[in-house]
Amino acid sequence: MANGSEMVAPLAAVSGFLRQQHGVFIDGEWRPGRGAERLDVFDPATGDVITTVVNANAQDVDDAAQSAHRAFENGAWTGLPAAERERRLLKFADLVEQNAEELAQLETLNQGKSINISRFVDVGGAPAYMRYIAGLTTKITGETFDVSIGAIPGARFNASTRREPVGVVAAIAPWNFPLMIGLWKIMPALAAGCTVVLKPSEVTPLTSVRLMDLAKEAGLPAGVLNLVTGDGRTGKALVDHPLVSKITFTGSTATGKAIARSAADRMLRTSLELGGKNPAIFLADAPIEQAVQGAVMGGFFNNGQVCAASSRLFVARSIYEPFTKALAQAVEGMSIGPGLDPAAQINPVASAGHRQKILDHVQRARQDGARILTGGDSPDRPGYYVRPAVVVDAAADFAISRQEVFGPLVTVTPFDSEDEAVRLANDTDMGLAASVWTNDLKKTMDIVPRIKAGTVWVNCHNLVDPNMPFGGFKESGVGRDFGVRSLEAYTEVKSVCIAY
Ligand code: TXE
Repeated sequence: MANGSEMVAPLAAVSGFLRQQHGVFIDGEWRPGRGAERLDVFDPATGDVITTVVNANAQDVDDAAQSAHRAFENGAWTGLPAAERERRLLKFADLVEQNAEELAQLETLNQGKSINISRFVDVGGAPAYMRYIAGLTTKITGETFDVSIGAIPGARFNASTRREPVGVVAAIAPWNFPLMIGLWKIMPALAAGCTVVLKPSEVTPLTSVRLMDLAKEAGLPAGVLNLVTGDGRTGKALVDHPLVSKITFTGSTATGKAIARSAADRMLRTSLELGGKNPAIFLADAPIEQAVQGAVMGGFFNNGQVCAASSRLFVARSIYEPFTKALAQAVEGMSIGPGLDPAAQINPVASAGHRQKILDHVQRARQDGARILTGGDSPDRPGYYVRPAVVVDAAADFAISRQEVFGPLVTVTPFDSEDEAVRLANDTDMGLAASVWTNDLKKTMDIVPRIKAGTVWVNCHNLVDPNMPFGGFKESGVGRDFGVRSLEAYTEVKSVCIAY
């Protein structure tokens, strides 16, 4: 344990939740799964099974999609005045806020992350995000147009557009920020008037399960929000279901591509937020202490399991040696412990399989000729821990430089000119995010437009806001979350032309 600090004791509500036999949430009710298969849910800090969930089969998925379709078609949700839908979504946000500690503890127990992150980011940030999106419910607008149609002599025309909800949305979420990213999917869909089937990651289903009761209490009518827990097969059955009109997915690029291929057959609308191999560029004037703090925050926050994590650091040659030395020292000094220990700075990664993937990356990097300055191994203790790693001498074509590791590991590479830094930064198939660290305004304004990424931070990294669009260039995905236009991805535009 880090520094002998006080571990957070789980609330009685959390222990009670873990003892329940959870089902699937369909038509506003909990039901047992149609099949007998259940999935173990683990505590990454110990490797112990803490509960089980349904591994939903194709029949469960069909039930959920039918339920969402019925609720869409019968107007249970779209038929309500927008102000009423907004009121219920705001109540949903209030309920998340009122149950924040329970949700935060569940997130940490299931995901492994620090309770500080669960409290202040995942759950703590959720109500503000939910209220922002809920507020957009009453601001959906179309446009009116002057048209020059001469086909009907004497006729005049009124032409306008309406934005209509796209239909049933399949929302597939990952395991790094389960509640938060789940909400990034379901909130804009609901605000736009869609109905939803949510499938959380099989690794981290628990906060999504808890969310269903809060949604019901908030007044979401039966069928408007459904939940199927399960693995990739459940996800695939959902993506392929004929009643689904739109898929919103966050996860790996490989699965995102598979989903895009299936979606193409039925021209399904997709929003895909995929991985990153994000660069951070430290120019020669970046103060070392601030730069190292930024690199630690960008690369090791949430144990590096962040799609926008700065996993490739490019450092001006003149500061490369002191920067790398200070970074290795800072990383080596990070305390390791369970997420329920508020003082632990590095916590277990989400699953045993993921820990192995990270360890394999380190081994391959070593074989390829990179040097591991610190970390990259597992401490001898139960749980899915990986010591945070700093890697140097990684050539641009090494797997460690090209593939998303998604763990507490960064590569550090020197550069001799800003042009070289930009070239190295862009030398990736991904394009989610990047950062530039300098106080030189002219260089900032020169570099930012040349970086091929959906977000470029300057002197900060990993910061998102409901009002700032977030999403990827290149293989990092399609579409943007956040911002006043975020509901557009959940609507169809209908032109209406009236002759009179
Ligand atoms: O992802 P998957 P995994 C990256 C990260 C990580 C890697 C693998 O590099 O190491 O992905 O993680 C569901 N049809 N990211 O295996 O498989 C699955 O059940 C429909 C980046 O967890 O993409 C889960 O709910 N759904 C990332 C979700 O897809 C399918 C966050 C994600 O799983 C499916 C997480 C299918 N055929 C991992 N197969 C980010 N962008 O933030 C699986 N799923």
